[in-house]
Amino acid sequence: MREDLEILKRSLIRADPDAGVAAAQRLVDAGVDPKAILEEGMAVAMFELGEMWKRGEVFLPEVVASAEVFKRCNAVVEPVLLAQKDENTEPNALVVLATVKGDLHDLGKNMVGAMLRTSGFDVHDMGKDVSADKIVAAIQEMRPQIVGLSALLTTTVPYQETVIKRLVQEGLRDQVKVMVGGAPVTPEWAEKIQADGYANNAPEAVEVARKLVGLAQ
Ligand code: B1M
Repeated sequence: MREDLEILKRSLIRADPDAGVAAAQRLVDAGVDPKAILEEGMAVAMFELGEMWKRGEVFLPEVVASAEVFKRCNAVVEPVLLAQKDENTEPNALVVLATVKGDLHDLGKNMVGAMLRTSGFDVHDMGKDVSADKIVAAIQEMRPQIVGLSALLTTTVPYQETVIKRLVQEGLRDQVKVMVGGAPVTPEWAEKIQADGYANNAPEAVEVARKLVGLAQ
């Protein structure tokens, strides 16, 4: 298993779709927990790639290619994760999920959505680059229990606060819990903008969401 996880990580970093998909398939076939494949394999590889990018060892086109390989590998792993969903599990609460305006990073947000679904949440995923106007409209229309805001750029993290301020202006703030996340987001930031919850990764997002709807972990 370890070897295939390493092959999967290497394939993501090198943007090798065939080797990546084959390793993901072998891991799935061997019965490895899809959450572990995603968190300990695929997410870690993308973080390493980001560090290489920072050091100038890879460039934007290579990162774009790796993101495509991530999606192809995810297409192998995510259905296995979703198949684990127990229809009888609580909480049956709706989460509206979005990557905030100006931000096109959605791989992590998609992972959060998949793990929430597996844990019994209904998820309305608004996609990426989503404005406060659209989020407000979705909350008014769908009345979710939670809105989840993802941001991956230091320049877009402040938009999480913009959304919260809009919710206050629209009189919606006490009707919905706000959960924030994304690599540059910190618990201190979440507290500063008076978000109701912060999660560092997708499994943690599930724990936080359960708490926010009043369920024990
Ligand atoms: Co971008 N990028 N990128 N990028 N990119 C980062 C974020 C960066 C840190 C890379 C670096 O320099 N080391 C850097 C930001 C620096 C900064 O802000 N200070 C950066 C940059 C600069 C840029 C561009 C500006 C580059 C350019 O054009 N010159 C540009 C911006 C475009 C835009 O958004 N407007 C850009 C573009 C891209 C691609 C399109 C090529 C691609 C994204 C493809 C896509 O998402 N469809 C991309 C990628 C892949 C990355 C890195 C390498 C990997 C991100 C990723 O997918 N990780 C990234 C490096 C890094 O993050 N260290 C980088 C895997 C994913 C599973 O993890 O998203 O962190 P993550 O999600 C985690 C947790 O954060 C958490 O759970 C997830 C699962 O564990 N989480 C939540 C996420 N959302 C959550 C929400 C929650 C709770 C938890 O509650 C609601």
